[in-house]
Amino acid sequence: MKGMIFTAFSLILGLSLLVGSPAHARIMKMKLATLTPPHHAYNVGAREFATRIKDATKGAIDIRVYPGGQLGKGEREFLEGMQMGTIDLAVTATGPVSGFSQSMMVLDLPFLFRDYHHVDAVLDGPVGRKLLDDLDRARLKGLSFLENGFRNFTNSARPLLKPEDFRGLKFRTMENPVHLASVRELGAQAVPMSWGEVYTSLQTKVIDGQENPVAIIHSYKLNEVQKYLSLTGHFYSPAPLTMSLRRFKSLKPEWQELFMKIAVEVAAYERKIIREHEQRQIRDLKAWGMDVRIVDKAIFFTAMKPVYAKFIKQYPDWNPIIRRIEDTK
Ligand code: EAX
Repeated sequence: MKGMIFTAFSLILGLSLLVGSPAHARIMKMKLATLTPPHHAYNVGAREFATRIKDATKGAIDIRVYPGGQLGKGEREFLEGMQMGTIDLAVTATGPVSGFSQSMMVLDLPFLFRDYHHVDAVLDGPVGRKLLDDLDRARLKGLSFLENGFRNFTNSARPLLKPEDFRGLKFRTMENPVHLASVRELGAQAVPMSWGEVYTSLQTKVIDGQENPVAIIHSYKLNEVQKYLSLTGHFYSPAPLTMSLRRFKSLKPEWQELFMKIAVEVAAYERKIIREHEQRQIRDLKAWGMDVRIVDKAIFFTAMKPVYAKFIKQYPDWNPIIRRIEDTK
């Protein structure tokens, strides 16, 4: 009799533990897409996000990170995938985002940010939040801004020390009207191209050059197809962590808050990592044979400045946003 009572009791206890545990509850699986190699900061940040979400939900939410373009050959495909519900989350540059929310393109104006402190103050402040919230209209949830970095020009023809050196050269830019117009202000030809096509286009000299942060140039070993690197820092490139709005809204309110909170924490974590590695990566690129030049940024800003008037005329509501960014200390 005692044995039967003990067996019944442990059976009930076992069942209640089983029913109560996340293992029994259906684990929510999510896909997070990036285009960059696994060791690139986007993925270091994305994996950290997945780990913290798993811990905070006691294993109820399992986010798998798919680096290197496994879920699509371009970042625009990731954004469309989140709208269709085939992808849940992604880390992308702002280039293709402009096609989904024009206000985000403000951040792509040349020499808009003074330094990293200014970047953090703007992106983590009300201006950054508003630009992320504008993505709702595109059925995307902007969670936070990870970092791609300040962009620099590379090319295979000659050192680029002043705008005149760009004459007659052809550069790839992201699919972004502000970037295209800015590079054309230098007197160069500019062609929009999805990142997946760039390495081969450089190798076969369809294009002479491109522009990206040091971390991307280093991760993709562009030294193999580009001889010259000019540290222009002409655009700051944020990397929004975005989510399918429908998937975000399917989360219970406390988990929505958790996603927002952890996304902001991981943004700071990823920015720190990408900034810490930059000087070492520049040394590597030099050691790998790249001719790296420091340039006078002011002459490049003067050359590119006309794009401000051009885009403010097209988007008058950018003016107050630009003022607020410039006034942010
Ligand atoms: O987001 O397309 C680009 O140049 C981006 O910097 C790259 O895809 C990383």
